[in-house]
Amino acid sequence: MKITLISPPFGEYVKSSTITRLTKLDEIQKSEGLPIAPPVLEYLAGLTAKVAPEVEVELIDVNREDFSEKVIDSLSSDLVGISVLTPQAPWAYKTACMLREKGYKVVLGGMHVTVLPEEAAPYADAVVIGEAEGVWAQLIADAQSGSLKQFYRGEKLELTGLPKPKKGLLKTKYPMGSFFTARGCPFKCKYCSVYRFFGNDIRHRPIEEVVEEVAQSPYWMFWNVDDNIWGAGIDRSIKLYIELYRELSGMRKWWIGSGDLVSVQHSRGEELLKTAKKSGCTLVMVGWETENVESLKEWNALMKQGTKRFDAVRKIKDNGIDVMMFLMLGGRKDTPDDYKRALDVCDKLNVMGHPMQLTPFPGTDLYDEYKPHLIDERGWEFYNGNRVVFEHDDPLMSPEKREQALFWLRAESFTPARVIRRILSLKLKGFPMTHLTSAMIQIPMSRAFREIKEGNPYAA
Ligand code: B12
Repeated sequence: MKITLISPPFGEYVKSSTITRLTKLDEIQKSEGLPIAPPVLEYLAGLTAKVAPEVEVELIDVNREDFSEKVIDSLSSDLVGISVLTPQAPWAYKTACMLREKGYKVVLGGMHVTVLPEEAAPYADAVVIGEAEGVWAQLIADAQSGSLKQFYRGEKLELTGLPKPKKGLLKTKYPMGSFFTARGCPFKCKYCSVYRFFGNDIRHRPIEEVVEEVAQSPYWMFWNVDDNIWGAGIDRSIKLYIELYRELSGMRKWWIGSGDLVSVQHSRGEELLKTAKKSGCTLVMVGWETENVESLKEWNALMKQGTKRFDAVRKIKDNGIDVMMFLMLGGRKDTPDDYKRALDVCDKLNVMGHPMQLTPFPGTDLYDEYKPHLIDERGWEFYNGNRVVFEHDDPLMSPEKREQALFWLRAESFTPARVIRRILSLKLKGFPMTHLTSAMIQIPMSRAFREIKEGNPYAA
């Protein structure tokens, strides 16, 4: 038996837009693809090797590889699996139809179809709801015997003895590897899909299994794709970092990931940062979200920030770790001033800002709240963090203006002068890897965003 697993493209098919600069960004995102191999592909290949070692697996990252009709015709697979995030859903459904017309069996899985299995079902032979570990063996057996069921419900199992991602199956090279150490999140930020999908309780992978996986991986730079690199508990995180350091110190391996700010304000915060740095952490992406306190309250996002978030960012930098602040803009309580305020706060802290449109993903509390205001003609492909998908009561905050303001902010955040200033502000403690990571991220972003540079619609 042969299974083909597919990660759909980003930034495809936004064709209805009259605003060409947005299509331009989509093109840039698509052509650059990802710095990491889509983690789910190599992971599901590893899971297949564990539960059905006789099955041949092929992986296709459509951001990087040709997936024309000619390729589809030559697949010769008994089952094609597609992983679906919300903005990828239209491509996934369209492709699933095409594959089934050609006689392939198709299974859809991932965050989007877990939330909307009934929407996905007509396009597939089977839909996996939730995590794959508990159902993948049965699904493969059913596919082999020609008795696939419409839905498979994956339980939230313990994360012990998970398979290692299978390397060597993707056709292109990626600069970074990835690993995850836990699932679940204790916070309930309204816009986030994670606590609904993986649960509020955190499940940890055994530390020794994580360390062994990273040690054996051929990569020297990794993305820790945990939702929160230290949100799974301070004591456990410190222990993990110490073990990573012990095992990897001779191997020269480094990593980046997303983390909250409240953990850094814990009484062991300084120790947390020191051990994280020692274990190879060079950059933390933090969800600063906004300077607008009303919005932070609306989104229930205050808890993960703690009371001293400015100090927390400075503390991370003082420990030789760089910071990128994720910013969410354009919410219904946001104002035109918030765009400039977002830039100012990044300048004040001398950190990168990565602004996104606030997006109410299906299955989140924010989706229920914003539902009456959604723009009907904007399908799931618009839910990619670049586009506006809901109306705002303030006429100054029209979809066009909010999109323009976001693109102004992206380009302005990465002017060459800012990039240089930020790299020079990094502490010597982090030299050279923190500086190198920062340059590797900032220079391509600066180049890409310059191409879509816009005027600020809210300039005085
Ligand atoms: C790494 C990551 C990325 C990477 C790589 C994504 C990729 N497709 O490979 C990058 C940076 C590119 C990325 C981009 C985006 N991401 Co992202 N990302 C993540 C992150 C941090 C980890 C995902 C991961 O790889 N986990 C490890 C793998 C092994 O697990 P997994 O993917 O969850 O897969 C398991 C199950 O879901 C299931 N499964 C998944 N697919 C399939 C397929 C089949 C066939 C089967 C059987 C099972 C199955 O089985 C797996 C094992 O149990 C998650 C947060 C999180 N904690 O999940 C957000 C997350 C997935 N991203 C999210 C979002 C929103 C985005 C963006 C839209 C950006 C944005 N606006 O914020 C873009 C998409 C860009 C675009 N234009 O399409 C949301 C998804 C919301 C949604 N409803 O889709 C998440 C959950 C973040 C969040 N807090 O809300 N992302």
